Amino acid sequence: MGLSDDRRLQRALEAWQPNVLNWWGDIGPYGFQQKDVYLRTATSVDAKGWAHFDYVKMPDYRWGIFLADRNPERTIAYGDHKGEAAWQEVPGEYRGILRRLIVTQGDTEPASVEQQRLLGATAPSLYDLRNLFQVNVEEGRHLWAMVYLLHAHFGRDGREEAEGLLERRSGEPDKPRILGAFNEKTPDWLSFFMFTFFTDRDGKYQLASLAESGFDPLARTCRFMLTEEAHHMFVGETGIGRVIDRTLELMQEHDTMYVSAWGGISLPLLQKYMNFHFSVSVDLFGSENSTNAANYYTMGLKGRFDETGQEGGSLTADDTYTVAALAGETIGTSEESALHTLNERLRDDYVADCQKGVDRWNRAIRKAGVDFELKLPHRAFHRDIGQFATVHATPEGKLISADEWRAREHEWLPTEEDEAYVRSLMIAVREPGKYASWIGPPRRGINNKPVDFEYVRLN
Ligand code: BYC
Ligand code: FE
Ligand code: FE
Repeated sequence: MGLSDDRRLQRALEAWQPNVLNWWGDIGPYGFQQKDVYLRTATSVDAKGWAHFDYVKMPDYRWGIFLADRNPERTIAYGDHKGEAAWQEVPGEYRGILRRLIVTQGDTEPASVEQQRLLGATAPSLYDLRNLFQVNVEEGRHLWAMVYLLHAHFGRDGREEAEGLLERRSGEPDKPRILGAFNEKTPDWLSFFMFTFFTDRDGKYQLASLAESGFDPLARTCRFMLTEEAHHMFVGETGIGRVIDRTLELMQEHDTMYVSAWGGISLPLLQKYMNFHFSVSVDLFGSENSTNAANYYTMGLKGRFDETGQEGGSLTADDTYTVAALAGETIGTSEESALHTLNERLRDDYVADCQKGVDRWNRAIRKAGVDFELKLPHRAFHRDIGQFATVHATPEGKLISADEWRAREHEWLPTEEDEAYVRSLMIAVREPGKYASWIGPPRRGINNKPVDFEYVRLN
């Protein structure tokens, strides 16, 4: 980019900044905007600069735009352009499709902030309140990162798309967010922990695939976003882990599976929340069989998870991949074109990663001597996208009729009463080192601070 282009870009981004601040004020975290929050701010991409901790008021958080360092030798690792130098500018023939990928990615970031808007009011501790705001400011930064790419590389239509990112609203019927899960509600902290465990993890897998993009500025941006994503998933995994700790404690104290009389979240209730959040999150990977996915790959725009590290080199049109498939009354498998089943392959990688977290929760349950196992539901359960959207299946993956589904759905997904109960637990706790009835303390604090540190200064 030349200097004059640079100045034009700078002016465009400066003109855009008030829009994002207005959006943040209108629909970002409710309350606490003038409070000091102990936040991590990235000041550069190197090991020293990316984790600077201090008290910051959220509107003053630095939404810097960071691209991982450029490797001038980088070549495209797969597809029709394999071996060519990575693109520093958008290839004309892929402009529309690349813009759409960036817009879809960018749309999820403000959506999640909107979904989490009201959670501050009912945080189970100051530690959790701080983690919520850390996630929120970083999703705001991810929005900036995508807007930067749109402004810097897509001219006028990029600027219009950037405005669209602030015009759509999570859950609004006439201007919804693009992807399904981002129009669901995150009305309570159990949902928030499930969201950061399951839905932010889709972020990890999609960002990792885009980090393999032949369009180098996108690849470098996503590479850096992944470092932040790790913390979001940590919030989810440890959040649910702490709910389990507390539940096990109540179970032992009162010798019962059903801990709601003592303000706890029973393991079967937790399982229902898992079923819901897993199923809406696996939808985010798209259809099992997708021409879009094949095109993204052959065009060199989106790779597999860890594409560059894959043994056996890149995929060709002759490669095949085994996917779950409907076969009459049952679910079998089918051998399909590897390029067309890239969504399903990424979903497989994702499911395996989710399972690791679930295994860790189950270890804690076993260690407490409790005979209960949390299970990821079958991928055919409660789907809205892909082949399984046309059928009904139990969490075990047995196909059932629409009538049976209606009769038994309440066994598997949170009911209104379940949600009302969880809502009734959402009482804010704001004394450092104290926690709500339904969640245990964290094992350790943030940045080596004690767990009872004043993570948000409320006065
Ligand atoms: N909801 O060919 P198909 C994150 C549409 S999360 C609604 O199967 P494709 C984060 C699809 O758009 C990561 N619509 O899909 C997490 C297509 O529409 P058209 C977000 C859906 O294109 C937490 C049609 O159905 N990043 O960062 O192969 C907090 C046919 O679809 C859905 C990305 O997603 C759905 N669930 O794959 C904050 C990466 N699924 O063409 C942030 C960029 C599919 O008929 N996006 N459709 O109008 C992509 O790579 C792809 O767009 C998708 C879909 C993987 C999402
Ligand atoms: Fe994000
Ligand atoms: Fe995230």
